[in-house]
Amino acid sequence: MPEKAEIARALREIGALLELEGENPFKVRAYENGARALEALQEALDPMVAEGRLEEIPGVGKALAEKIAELHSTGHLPLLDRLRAAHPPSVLELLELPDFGPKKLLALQQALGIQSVADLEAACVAGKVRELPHFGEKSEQKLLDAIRRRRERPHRFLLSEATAIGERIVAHLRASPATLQCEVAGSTRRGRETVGDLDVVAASDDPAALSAHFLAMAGIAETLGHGQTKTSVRLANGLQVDLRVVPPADFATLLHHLTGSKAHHVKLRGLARERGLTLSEWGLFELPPDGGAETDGEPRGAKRIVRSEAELYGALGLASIPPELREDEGEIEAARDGTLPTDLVRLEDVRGMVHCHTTWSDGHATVEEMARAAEAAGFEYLTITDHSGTAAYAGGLDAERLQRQWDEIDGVQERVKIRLLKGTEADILEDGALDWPDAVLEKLDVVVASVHSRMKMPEEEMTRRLVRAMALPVFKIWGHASGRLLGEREPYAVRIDEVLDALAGSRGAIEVNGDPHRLDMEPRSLRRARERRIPFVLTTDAHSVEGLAHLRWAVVTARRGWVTKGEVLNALPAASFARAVKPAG
Ligand code: DGT
Ligand code: CA
Ligand code: CA
Ligand code: ZN
Repeated sequence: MPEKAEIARALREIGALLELEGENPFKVRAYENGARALEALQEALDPMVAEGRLEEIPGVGKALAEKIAELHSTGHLPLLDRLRAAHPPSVLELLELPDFGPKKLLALQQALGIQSVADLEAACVAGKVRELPHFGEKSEQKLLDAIRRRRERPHRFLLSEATAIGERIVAHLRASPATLQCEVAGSTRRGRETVGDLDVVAASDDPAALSAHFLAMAGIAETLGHGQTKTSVRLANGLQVDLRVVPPADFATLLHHLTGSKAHHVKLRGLARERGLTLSEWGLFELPPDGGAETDGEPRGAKRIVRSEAELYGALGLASIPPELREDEGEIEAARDGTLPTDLVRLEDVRGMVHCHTTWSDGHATVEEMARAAEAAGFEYLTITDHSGTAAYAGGLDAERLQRQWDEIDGVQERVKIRLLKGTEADILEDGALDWPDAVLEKLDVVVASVHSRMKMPEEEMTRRLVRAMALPVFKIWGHASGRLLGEREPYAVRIDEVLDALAGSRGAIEVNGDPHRLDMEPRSLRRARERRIPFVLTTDAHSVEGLAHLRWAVVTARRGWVTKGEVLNALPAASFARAVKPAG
């Protein structure tokens, strides 16, 4: 069953395509509003649909409620099918360009017959777009830049998107009696921040039935290949999914093979050879006496029974290596030498929600809503860290509003069990000062300090800015350290080792931000921080109740950086956490 986010996307698509057809603006807006309402919806959709309560959602009327219910239960909607049939996918691609909506598209379609990104590019190059009313030379150039930028980056999906789809596919497959086992593999299973295609592995004694069940899933736009054991499809959103089906006895080795990474496997294969074994997608085999020349097909030697990935590593003389570490970055050597961390942080280790925004700045939920949601999710403490004043674009607080927020937090604290900590996300200003007077910072329980402005300053200046900030006694947690936005903004230029040295010297911590667009600080830098014994805080950067679920991505990212439970400050009980992060005067 499609998730809220997928249904919201479908509603947006309907709105955009209806607008293209000249449908009345109120109707168009209703779809857009419905999409937004669904995204903000805190309640699960299942019971609302089952109990016929969709119309309780603000902005959702009877007609829209019926469409949401139908999408939810069938994954289809005749209206959407009709719109998609009437407008080729190339038109939808056009609508995905930045600052490019149905109005512009309609004008271009009418004047120049544009139906695809390629058409638009040709028209821009020929200078035809600038001659149209409301366009001009500047917007023509902008369109051209956007098209070229899009082409340069191969489209990869965010880990959170790929995982949500992967989990839906696995649930769909498990519903078939032909499926004995089923898991997501590939880069998604390794927790890579972006995913090229989705790999799914299943065990079955009836692969034909399983594949047929897979192809009957909602949301498949195109079948790219279909054989006995391999099926590839493209979903409506463009994601390619590769499904492999094997007999149960081969499941563990195939899951391992398709999880990767390639570099990890290359090294494992060398280790296997040293032990007289050969490892491939076919499984683990003894080398025959003649050395078993390489073939494309199944090797000739005796096949070893491998029931789990742990057994496979064991057969190679290695401790079991979690998927997130399989990148050939020292994990194989560590597994051989017994130095692999055995207590990598897990979701259930985290006791406190740190770095959360509320309606006091740019969040969508109140202090009380956030507190109740975090409490219901089983957390022991929650830190409220709204933006500081310089972040005016995000509704940053001034001292007077901060005081009023404290009063509200005190009031909520009387009504909830979860411990509330007062904090701020303070801007690190251009000169390395924090965006609050010390007197304010010292009164707070938690300070996350982050760069939000002048991100393009030269490396030298940025390094000095950060080193200066870290020398401040009130500097305790470095927020979204690299500043990257996946697929949109590169990390800023900085001499990271110098900054990490400064942070280690001042006994500060580093945030691992679980916002799926950030996943920041990234794993390689986390490992450099670990070498310096810098502790970590795993956060959500939640701007809504739903954003609290981002913790999962922070945990995956931390694990990819080899971070252990003992290195995570918010795996501590509330009192110890509060002591560890208290801004010192
Ligand atoms: P992606 O899809 O670009 O995000 O990255 P992956 O890692 O999911 O790569 P993908 O989908 O091409 O392949 C999935 C896994 O299958 C990969 O991690 C390791 C394995 N694999 C694929 N091609 C090869 C290959 O040529 N040699 C070896 N040893 N393994 C391969
Ligand atoms: Ca893949
Ligand atoms: Ca693949
Ligand atoms: Zn921030």
